[in-house]
Amino acid sequence: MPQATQTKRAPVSGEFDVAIVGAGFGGMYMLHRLRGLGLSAIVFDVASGVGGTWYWNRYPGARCDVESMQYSYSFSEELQQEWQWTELFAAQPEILRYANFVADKLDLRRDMRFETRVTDAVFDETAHRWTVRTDRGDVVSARFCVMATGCLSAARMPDFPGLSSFKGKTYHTGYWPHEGVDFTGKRVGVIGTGSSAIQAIPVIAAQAAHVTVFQRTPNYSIPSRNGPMPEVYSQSWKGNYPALRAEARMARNGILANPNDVSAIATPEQERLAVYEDRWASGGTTFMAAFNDLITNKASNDTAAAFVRGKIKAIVKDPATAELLAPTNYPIGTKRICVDTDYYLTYNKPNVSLVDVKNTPIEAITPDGLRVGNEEYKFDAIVFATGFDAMTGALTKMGIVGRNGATLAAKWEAGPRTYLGLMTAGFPNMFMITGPGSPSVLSNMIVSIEQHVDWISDCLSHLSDRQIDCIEPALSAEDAWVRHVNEVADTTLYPSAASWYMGANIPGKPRVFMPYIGGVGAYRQKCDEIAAKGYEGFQMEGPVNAAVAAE
Ligand code: NA7
Repeated sequence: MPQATQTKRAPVSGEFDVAIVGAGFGGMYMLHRLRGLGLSAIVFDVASGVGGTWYWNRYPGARCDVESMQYSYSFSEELQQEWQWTELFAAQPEILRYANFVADKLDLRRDMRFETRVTDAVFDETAHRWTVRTDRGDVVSARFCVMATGCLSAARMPDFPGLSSFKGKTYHTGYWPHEGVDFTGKRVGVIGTGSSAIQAIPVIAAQAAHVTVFQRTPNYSIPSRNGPMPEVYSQSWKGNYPALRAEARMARNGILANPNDVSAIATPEQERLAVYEDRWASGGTTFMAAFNDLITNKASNDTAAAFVRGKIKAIVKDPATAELLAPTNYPIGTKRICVDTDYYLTYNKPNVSLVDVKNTPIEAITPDGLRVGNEEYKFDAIVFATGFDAMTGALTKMGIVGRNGATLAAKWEAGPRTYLGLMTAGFPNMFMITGPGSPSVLSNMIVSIEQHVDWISDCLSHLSDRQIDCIEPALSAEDAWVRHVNEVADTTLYPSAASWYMGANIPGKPRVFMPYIGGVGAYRQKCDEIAAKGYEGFQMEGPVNAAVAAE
């Protein structure tokens, strides 16, 4: 868990229009929009600065898998013209610098309180207000709460026996030390082979004496083809941002991926392979846009999966290692596809080895390393690249209490239930940014964040214009949305993989496909239609004070 520095400050108290939890890209833009509406707001964050995900995930090689030119705010022409990205895919330090640049430009920090964890948020049904408390003694009353808590912010440390007995250093990729880690000459164990591990392993292997990777499930990874940002490419975006951003907002994943609207299986083999070769050569997650049925048709998906397996086997020299690295038991793309720089090549290095822990799991951490079956591996450091309690973890861990004293954790015990991923019945005036039931992690997060923040801002204006002080989804609308989210997911291959999208990485977490896979553009239209119909499916109540005054 993160250790806060606890800079001294007086506790915050009093009334605000809105309390925002989280100072990542969601919380930052929300604060900016609220100021524009003339509303008072306070932001709390555990970190000591802005940036959210990009504040915490400082592991070596951490990098965005969305192109830099597409991974930035679009709401301000000044911001998007002024900022210069140096690489095609920006690394964590640069994205964090960008977040700080935006915070400076918009003077956001004066309404933010850092090194502060919100411990609970309780709704007062009489006053229609939230009371938000923190671990620094802050107690604020807010008409609305916006949970900008991030989808991958609750890091998950598996409960291995003996964890505290290890004599060396342990690290989680999601809570990396700010001062960095020097692995020179060290024997390092890495647990996990998700996106974080796939980015970190080549960089750690370049330093360490030896790296042993413990793999439970291999991932499909596509080369990023990252490099310095060509000025002409940057200019091609900057000169055409309004049109390109508009296109991205309506694109399936909020990314311009040059989708090929043709079925893979209906394409003759030689032609199909040429398309995959092209996508592999250009790199990145847009590999999945090579054909239009890769996530819906198993036979089509098999062709893409076989192509990537072929690439892995061509790159990795040791056949046994290559075999282990080639995924076979889930469709490509149904666990988040990874993007790498030299990941598979790294296994050709003499100081890197791979251990399969699928059938013989890691049994225990020992004082000197860890044990798998009868074998003990000795390490100076262990890196846990073991992921997150995704999408719901940050919310259910907070003490959120809605109507009738019901907790959010209890309501979501069998899986998250929301209307549009924006609100949940029984928790009035509480909005979520990129919550479960919205495209969220299946999209370019900044596109989805902006859409949610804009929608919430418009909703608050609507309420204020009509002097309404309480909004909440009708249970029937929420039930219908949850059904729709599931129906759409079931038209795809996604539910067939044991992924974190399904909650499958957390023991005991219900298996529910959490994000909305209907597409960013279609989802935006739906949200806009609902707003245009006077917030169809939402229930609203007039001001408490007016009711009291009328008595
Ligand atoms: P992920 O993608 O959830 O990866 C976590 C990895 O850790 C994954 O390979 C897991 O295997 C592995 N894991 C978890 N627990 C264990 C145990 N007990 N033993 C062995 N291996 C384990 O997290 P990341 O941080 O890499 O990426 C998260 C997202 O961040 C990513 O998708 C991008 O959107 C950015 P499993 O697959 O569960 O078998």
